[in-house]
Amino acid sequence: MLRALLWDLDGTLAETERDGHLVAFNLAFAEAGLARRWDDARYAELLAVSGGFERLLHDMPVWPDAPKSEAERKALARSLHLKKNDHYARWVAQGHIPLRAGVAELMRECQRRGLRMAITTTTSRSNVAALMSAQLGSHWADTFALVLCGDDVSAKKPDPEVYLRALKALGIQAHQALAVEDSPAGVLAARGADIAVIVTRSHYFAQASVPGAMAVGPGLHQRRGWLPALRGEGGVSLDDLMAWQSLRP
Ligand code: XBP
Ligand code: MG
Repeated sequence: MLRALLWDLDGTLAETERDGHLVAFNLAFAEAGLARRWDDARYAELLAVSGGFERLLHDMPVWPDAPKSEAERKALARSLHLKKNDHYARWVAQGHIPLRAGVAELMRECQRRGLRMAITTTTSRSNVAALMSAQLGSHWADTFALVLCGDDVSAKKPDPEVYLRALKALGIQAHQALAVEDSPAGVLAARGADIAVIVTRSHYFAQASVPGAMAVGPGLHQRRGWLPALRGEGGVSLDDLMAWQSLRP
């Protein structure tokens, strides 16, 4: 029986990467006087690295103006990451990045039917608060039984830590949860915790291979395009999620 729905954030609750994080990273580079700029294609590659800080550090060896020592690189990555998150928070706080279609409707159905929800994301806590307060209002945290972020784990997705911590904090077992994700790393993390997962395709992972997902579809707002197929009209419902979750091996 399903006892909790675990939401990924970036790409799943909202399309935050291209119009949010990527723009903010480039603003942070400019603000720091660095020549580096990431375009859409490079950012798509870099998303294989979870975590903005880790992504910066991973890319630095190819920057001509990056410091040489590991300690200086970490310090630069930390300062760029803070700058990036400031730009990102300012942008999303103005409401520029909405929740993906169908997300709010499914959240309301979960609330109506008493299903607990959690956010299980790799992004920083400040980014979660900025987006969710803009989209759900100042009491946004009441919607969720639990919010776990990149700040709360020692290893980010695809490591299952965030999901294992969520199960523990919610006091449930893996077969009682369902995760909603958009990325291969997210699917690996959920599966690594033995949690059933469905995938709503996002901009950067539209074609990515996501083995192990119970269902894959274009978004929660439509029944067309899902595999396994859904009949009828309207959005994906909690009954659909329960049916998919019960297919779990
Ligand atoms: C996606 C990520 C994050 C964001 C940037 O997380 O990998 O790193 O790209 O956020 P998820 P930070 O899909 O699990 O929500 O810069 O705060 O890491
Ligand atoms: Mg994601």
